[in-house]
Amino acid sequence: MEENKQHYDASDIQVLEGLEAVRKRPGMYIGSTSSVGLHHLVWEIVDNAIDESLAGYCDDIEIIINKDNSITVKDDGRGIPTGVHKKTGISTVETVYTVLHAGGKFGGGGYKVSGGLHGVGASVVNALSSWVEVRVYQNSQVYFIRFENGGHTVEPLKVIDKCSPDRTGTTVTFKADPEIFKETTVYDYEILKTRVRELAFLNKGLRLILIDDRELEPKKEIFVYEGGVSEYVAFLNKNKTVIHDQIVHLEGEQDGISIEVALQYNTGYTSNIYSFTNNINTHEGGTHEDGVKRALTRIINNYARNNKILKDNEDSLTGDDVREGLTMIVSCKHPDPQFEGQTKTKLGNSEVRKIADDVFGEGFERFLLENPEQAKQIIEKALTAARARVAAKKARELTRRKGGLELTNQWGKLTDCSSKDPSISEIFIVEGDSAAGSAKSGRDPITQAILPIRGKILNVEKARLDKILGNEEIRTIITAFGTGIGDEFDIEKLRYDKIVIMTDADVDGAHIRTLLLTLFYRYFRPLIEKGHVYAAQPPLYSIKHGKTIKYVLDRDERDKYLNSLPENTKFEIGRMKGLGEMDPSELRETTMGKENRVLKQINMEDAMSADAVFQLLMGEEVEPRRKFIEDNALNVANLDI
Ligand code: 1YM
Repeated sequence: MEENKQHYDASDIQVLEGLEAVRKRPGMYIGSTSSVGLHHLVWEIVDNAIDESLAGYCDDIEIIINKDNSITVKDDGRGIPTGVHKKTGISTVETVYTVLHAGGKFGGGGYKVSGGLHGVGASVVNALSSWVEVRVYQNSQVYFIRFENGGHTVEPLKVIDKCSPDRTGTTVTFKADPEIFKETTVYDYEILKTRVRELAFLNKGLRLILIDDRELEPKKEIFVYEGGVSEYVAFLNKNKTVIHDQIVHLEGEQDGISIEVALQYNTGYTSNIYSFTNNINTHEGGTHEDGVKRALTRIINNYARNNKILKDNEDSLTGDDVREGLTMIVSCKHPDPQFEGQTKTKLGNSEVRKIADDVFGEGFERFLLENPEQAKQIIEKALTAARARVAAKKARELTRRKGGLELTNQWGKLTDCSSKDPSISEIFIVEGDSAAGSAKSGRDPITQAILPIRGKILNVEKARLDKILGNEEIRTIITAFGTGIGDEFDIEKLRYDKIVIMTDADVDGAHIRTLLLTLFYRYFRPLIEKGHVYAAQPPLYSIKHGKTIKYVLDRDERDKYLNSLPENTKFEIGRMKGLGEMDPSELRETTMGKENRVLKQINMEDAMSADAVFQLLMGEEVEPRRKFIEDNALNVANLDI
């Protein structure tokens, strides 16, 4: 254990410089200092506990949101090593929490497959915290160390208590530094819960416990899934009608790379495929997903031909055909994953493609052979999809001939901007005619286009592409975007840099926003992935004092602003009306003009949760919908998408 040092030496200074670098550029280490970054801190610590469970030493992980919004993470693993670290001359725990180091080889021994780079996150969390306490249970003793103020060791490692010999593990408590996380240091239970549940699905048998101690009556939920990703598929298909009972579950390992797949088809028309590598959601897919998809198409076609379901003279089923109505999880564990793509969420390792293909292909072929009834259901579904695809193509050709998908001069209701430069052009999709009227007068006609939509657009959950293309509002949207849809989609042809959804802050507005996000999520996903989609945020209040009018988004901001005014300031608070009642200058001033407006960029998580709410509300199962509406009848107006 470390002796109490009296002086700073060269290595101390190096350590502090390292942590100081993290504090100077937190975004480089945790992405952002918004609420997203705040929650990221939790995962950095939890990842170390998950590594310990993957190494086979830990069964239980507990995550507690404490009353003061500090976070405690406990595991029952071996405990972070407490002995003196050879290189640094201080205890290994202190080293892990103070030295910014390259991942993997640090602790020595075996690769680690969780999201974080083994132990690397701990020092980053320390750097961005007001204080951190670590307790290690090891050798019948309780070790304790405390850091303050962005990683300064204030109480070096010492033994503070005895414990029973079979008690081992690590307990970490940290408080995010409000100087860094200026927006908020308050944790959102639902965000933590969603990820904790996902981690439980992805690591079968691991018990994850989430506790919210901020409530008068503390909330506690336990997540443990012996079925792992199979249970994930069951969860995703919960509100759907499935076409075969058994969830297909396959796993295998080659060269230290493991692949686990679970799938089940439902009667819906879209595919829900989620892939992960080392517990990280690979939104952009990659070689693990490619390999499995390739094998799926091949095996289904082979089976259909061998059994004469598909005749020699008939075309093969396409990838889209065999994925219609498919819910699938692909989980890869890799010792050295390479992440690529726009958002670094695409697995690039080329060797994984064949391994995924082999592992899944063999297992899936066996499944079809051993379960002819279920095989028949699956093939029938794909055949129907193929027929619909041919029909959709005809419908599209027909629409095109009628000019519906091409730019024409007399196109419907779009008021276009005069600029033809996509990089400065924006399109506002506006709910209702009166709001659209104000928007047209209040816009910047050079760069801002207005597309009014009326009422509810089509429910894309219940329709195939051919029907979707038959819907007038959707056709107008596709035409305006310029990108085409389905296999013709081409983001290079996008005519606007920003697509802004502008709806009222009420139930109808939320409904339309959900519909649009679902449409984009399902048929224009790259628009979201590349950050082109935004939600306008009309203000709720105006505050008038002297000659100043300040518009604010919500109550919190209103109160913050009022508190910032000098005492005795006379002010008047107005509650803003709906979009339709604002006059053009108000609308420009508050919501559309580039100077003052606040746009919320929609990310994949937003779109995914909109999609989930949407499936629940619009899917075929009536019972869960009834329950959701009952449960949410009171706060549906605040439906947070
Ligand atoms: C609540 C957070 O950090 N648990 C944890 C971390 C480690 C170990 C066990 C561990 C790893 C190894 C050997 C090893 C870490 N150790 C290191 C390092 N929970 C939490 N539990 N013995 C114990 O990897 O060889 C970094 S993290 F580097 F010191 F080994």
